Amino acid sequence: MELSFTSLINRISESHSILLVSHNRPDGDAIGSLMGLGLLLEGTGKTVRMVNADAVPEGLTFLPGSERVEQPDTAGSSEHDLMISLDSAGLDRISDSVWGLRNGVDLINIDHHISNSDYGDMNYVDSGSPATGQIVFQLAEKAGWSITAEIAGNLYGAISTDTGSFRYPSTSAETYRIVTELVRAGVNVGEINRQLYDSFPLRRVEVMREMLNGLRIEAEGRCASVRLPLSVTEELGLQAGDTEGVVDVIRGIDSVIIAVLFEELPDGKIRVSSRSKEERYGVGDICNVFGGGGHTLAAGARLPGPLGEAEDRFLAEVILLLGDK
Ligand SMILES: [Mn+2]
Repeated sequence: MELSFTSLINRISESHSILLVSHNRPDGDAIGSLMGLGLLLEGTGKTVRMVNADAVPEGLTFLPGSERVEQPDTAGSSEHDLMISLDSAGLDRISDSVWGLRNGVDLINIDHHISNSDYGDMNYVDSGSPATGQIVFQLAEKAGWSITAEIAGNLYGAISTDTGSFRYPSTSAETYRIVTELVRAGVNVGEINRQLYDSFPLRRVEVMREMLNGLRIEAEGRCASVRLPLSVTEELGLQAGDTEGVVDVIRGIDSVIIAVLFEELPDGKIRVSSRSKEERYGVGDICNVFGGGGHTLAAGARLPGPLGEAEDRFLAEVILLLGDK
């Protein structure tokens, strides 16, 4: 059932203690919307726990309240009477160890992925929204919850990262209106953008150097891809988020429409992250072919290894698409 904000607010107001979760390997939107909503609900007097299977990535620990995000093994037992998942398209985007905390309570699913499977008891999925953080802001505004500078910082981080710093086409007038409100609520734009974009570890440039050495150009320059073998991940001691940015660099090549990153994982599977510049060459459908999903212009999938075979299989679909239209 598609919910209105009003029914969502009514359901939340009936609960006292709320467990909030977001997807594994969290990005800025997963962390910012989790903490933004968590702090908002706390401000209304709810008892709140914020849980993610993985630790907050190093580059996002500056977000106010990030120390509040717990991992399920330390989360212990909860007395919550409601669970809310954020920015998570399907049940499989959240670890079983996190679902294990649910204890049979109702689940509200708040997300902006078009591939969302409506797995909650209540689902608020707005695939036109550029970030879950934007939906959280609209919810807070409708409910009249007060937005502190700390909350504003988290929501700004969520929206800024998922819109590529307000560059992707999903960035709307509503997005800029919301950001105006967030700045009014106390976000220091210079400071937060420096923390978000100009404070990364050297490893991120080292891995970029490695990956750009393996740059592969296909489809007459319209597809660019890079690969990350597990050996490089181990050698450089990479952490979550370190490879972010590489896809943006190759996506920025003038002739490129689709950019792809292939990452070999410890379990031998290959994680594929893909980006497109044009709606008619959407990567969401390609990722669906391989059991993944996401948005039209940004989507992901996991393929069986080895790395070279996964690259060939995925790129064959990309080349087919680019040749088609
Ligand atoms: Mn998101």
